[in-house]
Formats: sequence, structure tokens, C-alpha cells
Amino acid sequence: MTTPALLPLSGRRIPPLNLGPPSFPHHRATLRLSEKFILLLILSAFITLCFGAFFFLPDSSKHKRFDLGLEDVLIPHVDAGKGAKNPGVFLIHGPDEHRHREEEERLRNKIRADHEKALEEAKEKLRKSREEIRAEIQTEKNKVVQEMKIKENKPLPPVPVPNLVGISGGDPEDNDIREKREKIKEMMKHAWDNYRTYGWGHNELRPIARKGHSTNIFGSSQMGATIVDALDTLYIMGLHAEFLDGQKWIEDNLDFSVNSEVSVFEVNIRFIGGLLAAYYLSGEEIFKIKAVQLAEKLLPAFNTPTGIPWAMVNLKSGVGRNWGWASAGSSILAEFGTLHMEFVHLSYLTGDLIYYKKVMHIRKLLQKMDRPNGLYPNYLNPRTGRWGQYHTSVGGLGDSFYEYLLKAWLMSDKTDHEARKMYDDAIEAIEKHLIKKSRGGLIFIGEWKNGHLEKKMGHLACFAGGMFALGADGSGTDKAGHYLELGAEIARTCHESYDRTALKLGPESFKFDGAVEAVAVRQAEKYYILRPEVIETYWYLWRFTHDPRYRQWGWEAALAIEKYCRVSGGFSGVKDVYSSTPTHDDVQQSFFLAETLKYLYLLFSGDDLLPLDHWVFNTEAHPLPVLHLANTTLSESCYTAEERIHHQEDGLTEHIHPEVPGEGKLKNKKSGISGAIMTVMNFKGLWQHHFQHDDDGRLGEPALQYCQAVEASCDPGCIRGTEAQRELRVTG
Ligand code: DMJ
Repeated sequence: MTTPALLPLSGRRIPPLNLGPPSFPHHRATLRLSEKFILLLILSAFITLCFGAFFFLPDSSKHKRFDLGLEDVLIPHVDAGKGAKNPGVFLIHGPDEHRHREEEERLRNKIRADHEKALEEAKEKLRKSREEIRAEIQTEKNKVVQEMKIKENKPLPPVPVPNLVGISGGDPEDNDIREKREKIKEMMKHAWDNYRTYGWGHNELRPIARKGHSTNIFGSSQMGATIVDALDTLYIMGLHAEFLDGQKWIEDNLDFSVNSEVSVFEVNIRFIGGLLAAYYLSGEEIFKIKAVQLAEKLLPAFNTPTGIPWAMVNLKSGVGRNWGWASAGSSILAEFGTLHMEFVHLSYLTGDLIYYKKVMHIRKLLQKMDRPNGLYPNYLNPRTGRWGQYHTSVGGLGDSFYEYLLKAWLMSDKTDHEARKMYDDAIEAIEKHLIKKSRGGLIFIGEWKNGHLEKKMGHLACFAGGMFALGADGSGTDKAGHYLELGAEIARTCHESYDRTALKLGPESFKFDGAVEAVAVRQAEKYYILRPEVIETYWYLWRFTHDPRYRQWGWEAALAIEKYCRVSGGFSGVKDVYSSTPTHDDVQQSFFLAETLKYLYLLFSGDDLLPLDHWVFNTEAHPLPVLHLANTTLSESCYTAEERIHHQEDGLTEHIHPEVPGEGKLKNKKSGISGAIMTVMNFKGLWQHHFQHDDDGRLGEPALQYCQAVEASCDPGCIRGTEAQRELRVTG
């Protein structure tokens, strides 16, 4: 086979036209390299020309072409008769011609009408005043907001309401006590009214500057912290007009879709706790709905390698981080350890296990960790799962973690034995290493830092007097008396810290060093910011002992607050409790209304108001009912919130007898099956899963199918297929 030689371009031979079947040697299917090259040159010259034309021709001519092209496509052409200028276009003749003319005419008329309408509207707008236009825009906005609210505020699945005993009353028989109680109510009104006037919607009030105030725990937005925190106090004091005012603000304004970085702990104890308490007391659904909306916004904080939540979370982006000052990038024990009560209630109210699982995960993780001397350090790194600095305190950074262990047990109707055991063990270690007696005979709780005891007690640690008293019952017959006694000793020490000041108000922190006992030494520790812990302890001790000294001490504190903290615009903290001429810090803390005034009011009320057998107060003094859960069912608990909503929207399931405890079963609308999964909360770290019987006491084939279908969407913690079938066989 000869290789064709490269020919000069001019001498190129064109092969003869061959009409017969192609024969390979004569008919080349490919071009020679030189021919390809020439073709390529021509092609690129052509493309360059096109591009040049596009960029260098005047704009008008380009648009003309494109407009024409577009028109060609959108509007079908009809032959304009003999003189048609465009011979290349598709011509329509015959019966279709008339139809197309009509179509074109109709389109033109529509365009004309639309233009005229738009013109009219524009003219109409111009005739309106700016105010009218603004009002219209506002109405439109409100409509959209309203629609969103309706969507967001969809009712949650009903659950049996716990036994709500003693949500009002407590009227004291004694005249003197009644007057004192009235005085506390008047103080509440003064605090609320001034906040209403000068700080409404802001988080807190500056009572001297008479304007709103906030701190970084609430992020950058105005979330009305004082309103939410104060609601239940207003309710139990019978300040119903004020309560309704607060409720209205919450309905209209409380919005959590904000780009704001908040403290998970503070938002949980003040907002979720406050909203849940307001819901239980008043029965108003809106509070429950808002609490759940907010809780969903906090969930991204748990997205850490260990599941220990970040201290802060951005409510919009869900991005979390820790406080810059915390040891080794750690989360704080008192913060991630103070979520249990609220989160269990959220699971109870929504039927969604996610909240319960988050807090139980924290508990399980803590149980597995080594504890130096049996003590829980205050810092835990959420990335590594390792302790930070070895610092243990019952005051700030540690306090409410211990409180919530005890209260988890109480709230579960004393069935959460795991929590009780953790509490007992922790308190035993604390007593051994942290609780000491001063030379003058005062019992105090010090702080453990890297193997060394600091003889310093914070105002925050004074809550522990009440905690010891509350935990006495259940600590074993031999120890109950001891813990009540210990609670009383702490109350006495904290009272001393108040009594040894010029204002009869306690400092932030006080020392036990040589001759110094229960007195603040450093200037930076001499302030009082309307904190509740000492009065809280007086109240618990009063409830358990009825010793009149606690009412007397409480009244001393109330008078001191009235004398030194009251200003015409509300109540303010003071900077130095040892100075007889106090300087105000100009902040009315939200916890003053949530806690300090509530505990004072309860101190001068009868025990029938919020009895401790039925109510457990969260760490912000928001009362949550004891959950008698033995028969409580959480239907649909295998679903995530999203799946549940999805199923309900689908209309796949409906609740049957949701109002009857133990009967909260589901019905699959498609198959008509009434047997379904129920989850019983038993607080033993387990969730018992049962299948509800059909009315005739049996689960048939369709029910089995339904359960298998449900199984596919179950969380790993939920019952799996084989177990489901086994249980079905047993029960069915
Ligand atoms: C409150 O917000 C709560 O009691 C919290 O547990 C710690 N202390 C403040 C008030 O002092």
C-alpha cells in the first residue's frame, strides 16, 4: 500500500464522483492533514468575523436582529399577502389563517389591556398620599406575617395535662403576713410597670436612665426577656391584666428567627422555662408553641463531636461556640447540665424524643467520665470530651447542675433513680471536700481549684441551702435529718453575709479567712445585683420547717431591697453593700421579677400555693409540674419532629382518644388500622415501647404491616422490626 504523498495545494486532485457503492481505495472518508488545516483556517476566519460583527456593529442593529428573531419565534407569522416582505417566513394559508389572525389579535389585546391596567394602577398609586401607600405596604406585610404565624403556630399533638394543683390561692390567714405579701406584690407591680413604660420589648430595664437594657447572654436582639421571665410571677400574684399584656406581646412579637447569638443555658432557663411555666399555669397554647419553636433553634448547639452543647448558638445560622474565657475552649458544667427539666417537658409535650435524648446523652457521657475525688470539674471540652481546669464549685459554673440532678428525680415523681444516685454521690463528695466550718462556727461551701480549697463562697452558692433541704427526703432515713440541718446551716451563713453589711444585702462573694468571716474583701465582690439565692433558701427552709426566722430574714431582705434598690423607675442593683450611701448599677435584672420577688411572695403565702409535691421549680424559679408518667403515652414518638409533621400533613395518621391518658393511640387513615406504637416514659433511662391493642384486644395483619412501615422511619433508639414483631406476637 502506497502512502499518498503530500501534494501542493494547486495540484490537488478532486476524486471523480462515484455514485456506486463506496470502495475504500477510491473514496476517502477522511481528509488529508493539509486539507483539514485549510478547512480549519477558513472556519476560524468565519468565526472571528461573526464575533467581530457582534461586538463592533452598533447596538441598535444587533437588538433589531435579536428582537426580530424573538418575534419570529413567539408570534406566528401569517402571509401578509403578495407584498410580503419576508419571503423566508412560514406562510399560513387556508382555514388556519383566520384562527391565527384571531389568536394574534387576542394576544395584542391582552398585552394592551395589561399595559392599561398597570398604567391605571400606577396613576392610582400616584394619587395616594405617602401615608396611604405606607399603610398599604404595612397591611400587606402584616398579612404575610399573619400567614407565617398561622403556619408556624400550628397546634401540637395533644397530651394529657398533668395534675395542676395549687396554681392560685395561698392566702395567708395572718393579717401581718397578708400585708407583707401585699407589699411584695406592690414591689412586683412597680418593677413591671416601669419596665412596661420604659423598657417594653427590651430584655431588661435601666431604671435610672429609664430605657431598655441588654447583655450578651440574650444576643443582639430584643427578646423581651423580662416579659417572659415575669409571666408566671404575675400569674400567681393574680396580676392578670399585666399577664395578658405580656401574653399579647409574646403572641405579636416574640420571634426566634433572628440573627442573634444567645446563651443556650440562659435562654433555656429563662425563656423555655418561663414559657413552659406560663403554659402550664394558664393553659394558653401559644406559650407551649413558642417554647417548642425556641427549643428547635437551640438544637444545633448540640452538634459537637461529643454531643456536649456549645455555650452559645446563633439562632438563625445554628452556628455554636464557647465563651472565650472558659478554660481550654470548654463548655460549662452548670450550663450544659441545666437543660434536663425543660427538655424532658418538651419531649413530654411534643411527643418528640429528640429533647430527651439530647439531655440523656449528656448524662450518660458524664457517668462514664473519671471524677477527681468524686467531684465534677466545671469545664468540659465539647470537642475532646476531656475535662478542662480542675475547678469545682457549688456556686457559679457548677451550681444548677447539682440542682437539676435532684430535680430530675423529683420531676419524674421520684422514679428517675439514676439521677438521684448521681445527686447523692456528687453531694457526698462535695461534703467531704468542699464544705467546711469556719473558726466562728459558720458552715460554708468553698471552691476546689487544682487540689486546693479556696475558702470563698459565692452568693450563687447560697441556693444550696434550699437544695439540701429539698433533697433531704429520699436521701435515706439516717441522712434526711442531716441534710435538712445542713440546709439550715447554709441559710444561717448566707444570712450572716447579709447581716454583716451596711445595707443588709449580701455581697456577690464572701471569704472565710482568719478573722474575716462571711465578708467580701475585694471591691469587685461587694456588689448586690438583686439576686434571689438567699431568699430562695429561706423559702425552702420555711416550707420544710415553718421556723418563723426564715420569714423574718426574708422580710429583712425585702425591706433592704425596698430601701436601697428601689428608685422611681424600678429597682436597681447596688455596687457596694458595705457603703451606707449606695451607688446604683442601673440594671433591673429579669431574674428579680422571675425569682427574687416570686420567692418572697411564696414565703408569705400558704403552702397550698404551688405545693412541692406537685411542682418543681427550675433554676430560674419557673414552676413545672411533676410528671406522673407511669401511664403517659407519647404517641408517634418514633418519628422525628419533621417526620411527624410530615405524617400529620399527609393525613396519614390521626389520634384516637388523645385526651385519655394511656389511650393516645394512632390510626392510620389509609389502612384504617387503630393499633400503633406507643411510648411510655418511665424515666429509668429507658423508653418502653408498646403496641396498643385493637379494640377487640388483638392486632391483626394490617397492624403488623403498619408497624413495619413505621419501623423504617424509627430512630435507632426506637424499637426495631424484629423486636416489633416479637412484641406483636406477644401482645397480639
Ligand atoms: C438565675 O438566672 C438563675 O438562678 C441561675 O441558675 C443562676 N443565677 C441567676 C440569678 O442569680
